[in-house]
Amino acid sequence: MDWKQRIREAIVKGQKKEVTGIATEAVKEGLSASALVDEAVIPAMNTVSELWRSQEYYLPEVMRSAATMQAAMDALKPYLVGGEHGKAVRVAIGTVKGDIHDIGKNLVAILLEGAGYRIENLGVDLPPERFVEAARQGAQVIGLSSLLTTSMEGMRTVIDCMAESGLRDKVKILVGGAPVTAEFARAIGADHYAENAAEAVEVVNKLFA
Ligand code: B1M
Repeated sequence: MDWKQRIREAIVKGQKKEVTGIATEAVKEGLSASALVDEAVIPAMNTVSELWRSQEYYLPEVMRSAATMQAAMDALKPYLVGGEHGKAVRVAIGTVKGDIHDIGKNLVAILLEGAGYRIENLGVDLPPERFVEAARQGAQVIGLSSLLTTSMEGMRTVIDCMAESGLRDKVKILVGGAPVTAEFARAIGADHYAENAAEAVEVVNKLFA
């Protein structure tokens, strides 16, 4: 079994203890850490989402896989950090009010950090004011995540609050999350939409190329 397959399998099965060693060994064998993220870690989490959807996985399995994904990312992070982009660019990212989903948002944060951005991971269930505060403190990109159809409208509220605070022109707003679409992003006045973590990095890279 190749390294990517071993990492995918460890994440899907939630083998947290094993995944650190496998990921580290893979990098030492010469595989690129970013390729391991793109071709093993992210596909593994997509598989986990599918297993949830088909009701083969329940919450404990999903959470175990998420913890394993985090361990894999912790092992790969030293080899990712120091990308050529945006060393001084500050990105604040969080999940909007009413929503505590953070697995995908954390993946976006880790990949952006790996690409060289200064990340402030604000957390979950955040009031709009928290994003405004981050912009006031100098974040140039504000990342909003939502996984619920009931919370995604909260993204519009953040953007409106940003405008009311006079900070809208000072930041780029990137939105994402399973129910969010490019059309919705346009409708609420966001600057950018990314379907997944890899695309989020591409979007921010283009902004600061
Ligand atoms: Co919740 N949940 N959940 N859940 N949960 C979903 C989202 C759901 C689709 C499951 C379902 O019913 N089929 C459903 C939403 C339905 C809807 O609104 N349409 C749902 C529901 C209903 C709920 C509750 C309401 C359940 C309840 O209590 N009755 C409740 C809400 C709590 C709340 O937030 N207030 C709830 C709770 C939870 C848990 C706490 C148990 C747990 C979250 C744990 C955690 O995050 N720490 C949980 C989980 C794990 C899920 C599923 C199973 C998995 C989500 C996930 O982590 N996916 C999910 C079902 C599913 O998605 N199949 C589900 C893996 C992750 C890597 O993908 O988050 O999509 P994702 O992130 C992707 C992209 O979306 C994108 O990039 C990421 C990586 O590629 N992306 C961005 C995300 N943010 C981005 C930001 C960007 C750019 C891209 O720029 C800034």
